[in-house]
Amino acid sequence: MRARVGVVGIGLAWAYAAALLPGCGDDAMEGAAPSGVEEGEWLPGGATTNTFFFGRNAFISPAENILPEHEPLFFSGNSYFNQPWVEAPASTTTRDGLGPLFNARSCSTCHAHDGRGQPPAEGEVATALLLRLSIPGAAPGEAPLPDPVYGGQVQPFGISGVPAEGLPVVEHEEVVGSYDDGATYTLRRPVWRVEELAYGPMAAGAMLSPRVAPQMIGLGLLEAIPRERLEALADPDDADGDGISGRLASLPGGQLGRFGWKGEQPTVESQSAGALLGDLGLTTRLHPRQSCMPAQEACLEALEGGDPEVDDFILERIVLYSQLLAVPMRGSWDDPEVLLGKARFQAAGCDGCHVARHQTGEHALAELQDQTIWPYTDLLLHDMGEGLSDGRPVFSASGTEWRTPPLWGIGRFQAVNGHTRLLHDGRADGVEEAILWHGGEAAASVEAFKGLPAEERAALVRFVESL
Ligand code: HEC
Ligand code: HEC
Ligand SMILES: [Ca+2]
Ligand SMILES: [Ca+2]
Ligand SMILES: [Ca+2]
Repeated sequence: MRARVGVVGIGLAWAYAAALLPGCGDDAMEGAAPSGVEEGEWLPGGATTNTFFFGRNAFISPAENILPEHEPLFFSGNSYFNQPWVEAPASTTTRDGLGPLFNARSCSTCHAHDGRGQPPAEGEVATALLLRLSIPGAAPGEAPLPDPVYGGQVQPFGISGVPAEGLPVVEHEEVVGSYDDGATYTLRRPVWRVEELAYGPMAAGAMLSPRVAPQMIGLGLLEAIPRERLEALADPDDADGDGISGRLASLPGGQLGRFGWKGEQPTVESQSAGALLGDLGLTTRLHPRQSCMPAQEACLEALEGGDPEVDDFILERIVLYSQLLAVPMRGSWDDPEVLLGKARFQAAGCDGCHVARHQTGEHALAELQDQTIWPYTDLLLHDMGEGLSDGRPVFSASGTEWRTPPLWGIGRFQAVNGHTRLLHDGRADGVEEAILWHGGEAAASVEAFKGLPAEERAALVRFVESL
């Protein structure tokens, strides 16, 4: 990848893009853009948009406007993101310190090809899905209370001599429903539990929240959406009476949550340092202590791989990499069926939460500033109803509340990751099932969708897949 970007260069990539833009193709010869196309919407990440890598590599590209001085940091970050970490002590001190308890050996185990994780089938071991854990009540700042024995996350692996915490197991229940035209559908609701608990039972009332790894694209741009914009979109008491009451994901210290399925993390750095500790067992300046709980003696006694194990040099590169992964250009935006789907998406009120366009503001990385972006999210928390609830509150989010996920790149998971599983726990297979799981504040939207004729439902789905 390094060689390819270096050789081809950014100028060529842009020339390639320009050849595809409306205005340069056949439509332009006729002199009119198809109705419903908005200026620039084919470049969802503005000037950062990846117009060059598609198929399986659709998510691996750096921002196309990456500054030359950031390129080496990006590629170095890429290697730390992909490299497997090993137990300490090891001959190589820059990649030891894995565990003692962990979920995976590398970031890319879960975020494969920088894409979307897949939940396990019944009887399979979860690799790209993790279970967050807490007990009833809340610590100061509404922080979740960890289980006294297993902490805030179930780690199904341990280094040698350290027992893994347990084995997440899933079963499914069928949920049936029908469209207004009489066609029926069947959805599958996953029910999670943990078996082979190595340190005794969990506390009474322990709550599990299954989460799959989201795609890594466009995260720096989401960080660069001005706070005031999100405050303006929030409507906690539904003052405008549209049934949608997005709330800011408030965190202790007045920070705003933007990342994670419930908006638990304010920045790419905080999320990445959290993943280093919770998922890989690696300490950083932000989390200098291993995640062992008091009863986990072998964990507490295990050797460490440095103090901290991941220094600021490495952390900075992992964070810059995660901030600059580009959103790919849309494949079709002026197709008549896609445009019909876009109109139905708007009419159904999907954009009440999946807000199409934002303008980025300040960011430490100049590439990410002042871009018009099309992520299709408001980054706010919404009550999505009992059907999607995990029953586990965290900070200001209740069990039924989830952060609106961005929809950009969503049609490319099949090519990138070989599956089409969606939603926080991957329960939906494809966009249509994801819509059918919506409830709560999105109930009217789902009803509007169910009321559409089959070909218009298909057009709406195709539009979402074109993002
Ligand atoms: C065990 C699987 C797993 C591993 C390993 C993992 N992640 Fe994640 N990642 C997730 C899950 C699950 C989420 C969603 C978290 C949540 O909802 O709380 C996530 C979310 C993120 C996000 C926020 C994305 C968004 O749209 O909100 C970033 C950034 C991220 N991970 C970076 C990393 C980095 C960097 C590493 C390696 C240090 C890493 N992850 C390792 C599973 C993983
Ligand atoms: C009230 C806000 C709201 C409305 C209205 C809404 N959504 Fe969503 N949408 C969400 C939230 C929140 C999630 C995440 C839910 C979860 O993972 O459990 C989501 C998830 C999705 C997903 C899966 C995304 C992913 O990355 O896995 C798709 C696709 C989607 N919505 C499409 C639509 C469409 C199409 C409509 C209109 C018919 C719509 N949504 C209406 C809030 C909304
Ligand atoms: Ca460690
Ligand atoms: Ca744990
Ligand atoms: Ca409202």
